[in-house]
Amino acid sequence: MASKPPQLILTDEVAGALQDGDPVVALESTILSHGLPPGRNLDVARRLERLVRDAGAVPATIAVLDGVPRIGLSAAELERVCAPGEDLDKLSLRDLGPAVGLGRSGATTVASTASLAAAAGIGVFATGGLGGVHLNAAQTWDVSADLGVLATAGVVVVASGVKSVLDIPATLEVLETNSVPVLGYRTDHFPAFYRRSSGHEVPWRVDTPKQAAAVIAAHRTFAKSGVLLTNPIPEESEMDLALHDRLLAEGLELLRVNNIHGQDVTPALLEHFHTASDGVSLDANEALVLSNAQLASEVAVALS
Ligand code: PSU
Ligand code: MN
Repeated sequence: MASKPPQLILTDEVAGALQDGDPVVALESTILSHGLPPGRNLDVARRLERLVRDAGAVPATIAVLDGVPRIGLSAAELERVCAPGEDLDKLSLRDLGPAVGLGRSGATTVASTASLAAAAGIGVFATGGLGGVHLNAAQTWDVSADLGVLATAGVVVVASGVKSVLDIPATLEVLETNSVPVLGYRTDHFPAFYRRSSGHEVPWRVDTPKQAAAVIAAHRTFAKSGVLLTNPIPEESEMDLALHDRLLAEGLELLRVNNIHGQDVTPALLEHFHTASDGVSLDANEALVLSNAQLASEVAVALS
């Protein structure tokens, strides 16, 4: 049976920009609904969109509302995604069919945002951290769908690497297997979200948005896979190493004691970081997402 293309609703602004070949930057909604607390999330969501506009691109925050995948949100829709009472589902790519088929609402992860962005014709996407291979993946098989989507959706994902709770060498191996170029922006090291360096090297480094755009354009002539452009958290916002290591150890213990698995792992860990660090991790999270949106906008402008 022939399958119809997904019914995406684009805002007029996003549709117009794509039509004219103007730069568009996709933004994810799971970091808003499941990664940041209510109140703070809406503030960050609005600042992200403003920052992308100021940098000369059009923001397209992506979510599924009442069974409709939306590429770009109205002010009211953005509020809905950030509202505490809405209790949106966390939708990875496997969840898009069920959510659309059943008329549900949810926030999209890197995997589903990148897929929807690609389907809409958007080539650049900014987020906080990418999902990856979990430390005990050999037992749990917990490997984020984000990696599989980067393998197939030709989207540039700008992220501050992956969280240090993941198995970073294994994550880099999976990206290599899937022919996803990993670029360090003004760094030789793969970033670890709250920390500027994971201690592991990136295979390639770029120092300007123009260089990044040249690499991306060339990659697209060779492969259908995406590109991971890693951008370390701004120096002034990097989390103190001792604090980071303590929160991480506590968070992992919390997961074990409460028997938390699967898609609940990332939100539970982030929640622990936020409550136990007295807001330090929130400031860090916000700073890195804004910085990634800025870089993504500059790259989108350079590509257009
Ligand atoms: N990493 C973060 N913050 C986040 C996420 C990842 O530092 O909010 C979210 C993103 O939406 C990412 C998802 O796509 O978690 C990965 O979840 P999982 O590991 O269950 O695939
Ligand atoms: Mn997982």
